[in-house]
Amino acid sequence: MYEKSRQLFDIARTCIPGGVNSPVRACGNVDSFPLFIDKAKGSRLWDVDGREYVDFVLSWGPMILGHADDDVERAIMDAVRRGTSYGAPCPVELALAREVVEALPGVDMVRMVNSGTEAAMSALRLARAATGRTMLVKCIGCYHGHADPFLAAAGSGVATLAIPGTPGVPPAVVADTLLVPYNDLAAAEECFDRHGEDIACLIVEPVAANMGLVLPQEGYLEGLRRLTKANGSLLILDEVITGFRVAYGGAQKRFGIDPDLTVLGKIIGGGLPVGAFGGKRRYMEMVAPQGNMYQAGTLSGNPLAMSAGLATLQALKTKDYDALERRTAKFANELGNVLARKGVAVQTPSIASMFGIFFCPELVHNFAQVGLCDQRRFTRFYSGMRERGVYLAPSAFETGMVSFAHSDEDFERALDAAKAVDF
Ligand code: KE4
Repeated sequence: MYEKSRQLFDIARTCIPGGVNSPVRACGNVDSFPLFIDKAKGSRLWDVDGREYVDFVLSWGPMILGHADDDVERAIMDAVRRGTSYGAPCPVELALAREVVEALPGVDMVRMVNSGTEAAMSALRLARAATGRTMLVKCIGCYHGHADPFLAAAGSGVATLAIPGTPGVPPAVVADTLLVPYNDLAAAEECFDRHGEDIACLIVEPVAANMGLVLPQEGYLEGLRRLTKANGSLLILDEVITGFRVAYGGAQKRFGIDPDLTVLGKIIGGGLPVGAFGGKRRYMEMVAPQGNMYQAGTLSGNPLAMSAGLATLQALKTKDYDALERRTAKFANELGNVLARKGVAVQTPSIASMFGIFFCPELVHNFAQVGLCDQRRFTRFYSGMRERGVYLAPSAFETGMVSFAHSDEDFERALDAAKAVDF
């Protein structure tokens, strides 16, 4: 089993660090190795050994329509015949920008970039330019990409690999990064009491999805909004995952939070490399060349990625998000029941088309509590599910994703696999 993947991985490790182009894919933390994927369509993946899987990773979020969606594919093919990048404005980047601005209540203007990391680092620079302050507040376990200032107590791959500290990042850089537990408003208040006048911004995942799936507790996001406003700091919502997933208008629409800046990625690229940062006009007008806060990118707004993103959003406008939320919740609850019937302490929270799997007796609300979950059990569960054709994120610090292409048969296959797995 997995022979070709093993062979390719052995070769990959000779010329790519860890054999992968992004650490969390390596599967080392779940005592395994990555599958090399041959193709994908809808809710399914096929590895290079010809084995088929129900995919609950969806490229870590972008593929909310399902893989190789016909409309998105057509848009890409039409675009590619007209050239892939001009280094000049083109109509489709304007069309995508207008779609984003229309969808997100907190976004008056938006700048396209090429990844969520680039978007978050640019939003931070803008917050610092707008306030003249340097300090950043982030939540322990939240992940905002790999730019230096965010690599303090980060989630996702940093947590997965238990990377101590932030090798290669000068202490002076993270000295301006203040850390507070997620869902702990008192800790945030104390942080602002001590540093408020020096804090440029607080950045937060409105739904934490890089420490497993941790939902915001009642009043938490509203409290952060009040706190940042009271201190003249900007609130940045990192909607790289939640944008166009927890609602078409993102978490800011779903929870009624009015951020100063918003960070986007994943879904708005439809599977091609796109990130974006946007927000209130008074701040975005500071971005070069309109203002003098410099930010740039050779491939930003390229017609191919913009076409994939626009086709994705146009398709999403026609989709029933409530129905997908109900289907995801039903699946998550049934998965939890199947596992609990095995006498296992497990929590399977969900929101919109996202679900979490925590092997612990109580629902978790922050990163410290996630650390108390049974990671060894997760490792055995992950491998058993993969052997039975169910492709989960290879980390307890990630989140399960469901697409509009997932069928009842997909959910049944996953539940049958969970019933059969010994872990
Ligand atoms: P990218 O630079 O990977 O496009 O986006 C960084 C980022 C920013 N903000 C949030 C909330 C994110 O979740 C991410 C990236 N997500 C991870 C997985 N949860 C990407 C997977 C990977 O690193 O390979």
